[in-house]
Amino acid sequence: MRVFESDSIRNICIIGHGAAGKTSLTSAILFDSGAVNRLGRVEDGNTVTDWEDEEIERKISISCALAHCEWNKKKINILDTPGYRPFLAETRLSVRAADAAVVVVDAVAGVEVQTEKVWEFCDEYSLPRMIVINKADRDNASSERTLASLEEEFGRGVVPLEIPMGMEKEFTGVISLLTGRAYRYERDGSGKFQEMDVPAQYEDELAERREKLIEMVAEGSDALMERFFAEGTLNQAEILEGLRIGVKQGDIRPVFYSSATLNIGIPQILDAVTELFPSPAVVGTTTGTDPKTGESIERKISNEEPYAAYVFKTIADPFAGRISLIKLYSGIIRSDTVYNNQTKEKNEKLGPLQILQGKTMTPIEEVHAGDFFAVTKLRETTTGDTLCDPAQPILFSSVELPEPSITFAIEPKSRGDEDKISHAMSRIIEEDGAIRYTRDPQTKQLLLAGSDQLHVEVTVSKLRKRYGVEVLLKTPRIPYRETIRGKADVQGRHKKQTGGHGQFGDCWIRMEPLPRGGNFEFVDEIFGGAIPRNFIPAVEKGILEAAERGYLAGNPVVDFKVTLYDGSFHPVDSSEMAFKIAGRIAFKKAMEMARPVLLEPVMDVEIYAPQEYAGALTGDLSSRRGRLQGMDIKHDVQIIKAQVPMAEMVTYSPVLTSMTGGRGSYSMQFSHYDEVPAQIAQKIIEESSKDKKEEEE
Ligand SMILES: Nc1nc2c(ncn2[C@@H]2O[C@H](COP(=O)(O)OP(=O)(O)OP(=O)(O)O)[C@@H](O)[C@H]2O)c(=O)[nH]1
Ligand SMILES: [Mg+2]
Repeated sequence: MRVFESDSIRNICIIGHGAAGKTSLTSAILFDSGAVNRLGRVEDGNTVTDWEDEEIERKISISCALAHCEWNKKKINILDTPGYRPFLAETRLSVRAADAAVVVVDAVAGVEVQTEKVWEFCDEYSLPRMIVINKADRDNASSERTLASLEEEFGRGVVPLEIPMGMEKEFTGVISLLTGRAYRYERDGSGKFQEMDVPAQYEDELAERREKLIEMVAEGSDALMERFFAEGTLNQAEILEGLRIGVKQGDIRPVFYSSATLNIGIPQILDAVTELFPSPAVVGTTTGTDPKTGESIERKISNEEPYAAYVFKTIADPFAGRISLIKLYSGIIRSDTVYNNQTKEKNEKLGPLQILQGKTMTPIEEVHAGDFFAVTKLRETTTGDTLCDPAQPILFSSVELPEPSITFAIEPKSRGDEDKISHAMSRIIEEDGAIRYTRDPQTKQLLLAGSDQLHVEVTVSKLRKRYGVEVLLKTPRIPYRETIRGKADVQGRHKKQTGGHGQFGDCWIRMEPLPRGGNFEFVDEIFGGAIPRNFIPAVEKGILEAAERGYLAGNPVVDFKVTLYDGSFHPVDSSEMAFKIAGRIAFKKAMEMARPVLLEPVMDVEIYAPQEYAGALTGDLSSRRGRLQGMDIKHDVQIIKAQVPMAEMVTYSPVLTSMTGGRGSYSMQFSHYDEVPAQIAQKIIEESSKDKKEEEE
């Protein structure tokens, strides 16, 4: 494997809405550049970058994959990313690691919801971008419509550098505004093309567009502007220079056309990637923080600097073990050498360095600044860590992943598999930081949370296939809570005379509600030793323990205040235990009087579906006690925002699927606790006392 220098590397991520053709485009790139010798197809499950079982089975990308090829003597590192919403955390990780992005847009659908989302990710890191209008061969593909949607969404920087020759069934190639030449392709997937003069019917359009392009490019720098005014035009080298500047600054987003599956238009895109996108050397520097002072520091992307690398992704391979994907910002890293993990403050021996082509690893002796590599079996290092020279430490910022929005309970199919599950889950979470695995302290259930039902299902599938544990997905028990609406003033008295030593504790408490989220407050107003000081915490403890067990239906009681203001004691018979019991008795009596109520979790829900379902969906939401918060339409997708009790959402997924023919999706997040309406509360309380009886029997 050759070692590349930072001026002959391009690090790109391929991003876009689900099914825009990112994996197919990657596949065509690898084939046309000679990195692989067949054109892999998503349908056939043989692409380089959709290599995981789950991806092959579902024919979608689930995690980001790293591949590479050589073009114009440059090494292009390619991150193929998922486009479906549940897996966008992976896309974020890739955008963080790349130096530039190829944004793939479907020529029929134009800009879609996730196109916008990934565009925002790029904004966060100021990534240079180009746009590929893919699927130009599809029925109803339209260059004008797609361009219009791109311009509307992303502004006037959207500049086509090509004219497509025909669209839909007629799409046979592209005319380049840069070279002024036409490239006509075979439609057999071979990628063979003929370079030719521009057909007469395109000449006027080409001249007009090229002129506009030159004007726009001239705006890139004062020097170019002067040349343009002096000469009335720019030469080829100047146009390229202006484009490079514009692309790097984000003023220009060049647009290209392709059919990934027919393998049309790819070489022109690769030329643009190597000619217009900045190499790591051109990017020049990266920023991190000094771990000692917290101050921001710049590091030059150069072999001469001390080594500093960032782990942007981890793959949990059941056979190869942990595979860490790393970007080297500065210095040189060699196989089998010990490096310092600054994040964990530990040393790590890296073992053999690898170059990844999807799942295939090829060893390489050393890697130079600006390049990507992988290593296996690191013990301490996980995603987001920085490796660097301890003499010149730097910490790179990692990516904050969104909190999960959907939670399921899981139950092992065979008893005793719990340990196996938690071992497997910790592996899975290493590679997918957007998954959470916990045990609910209140309901005792094992909870698996992710961004979406599909995300959770994929995880369950990984558990089965990779680690051989079968679990059942269940709707989680609702973590109800209890509180009070009124006040109470009561005595809790515990007195027991048993043979010798008796037990005596006596307290007077006032109980009153706190605002939602106020949890618990204990005020001690004992003066003059009505209760000895050392027994007061016991009263509080007794109350808290009883509150934890609940009063109405076995749920923790929250948001109340207790004031302990009087009591009495016995010099011999009083003890901590006796006062704890007195506290418990006082709590129960107070609850009886203070109008207890049930609280339920209410979720912020966002539903996405084609517009025609809006009426049916809002109707359904109100039957679920939902409160509509807002409606929005984006790229023909209806977005409905509502607050709905969690209990009403546990059965939502299959209902949404059947109501929208599988075209709807949703996400939700905990919002707050709210009172359960009396009738419904009654049922929950009855159920719970039934459960309790059964348990006792
Ligand atoms: N007609 C046509 N179909 C295409 C083209 N590119 C991709 N497809 C098809 O579109 C579907 C999705 O393609 P993928 O390459 O998996 O799309 P993706 O953007 O990687 O999808 P995700 O990674 O899951 O978001 C597959 O059925 C492809 O065969 C194209 O240029 N023309
Ligand atoms: Mg894909």
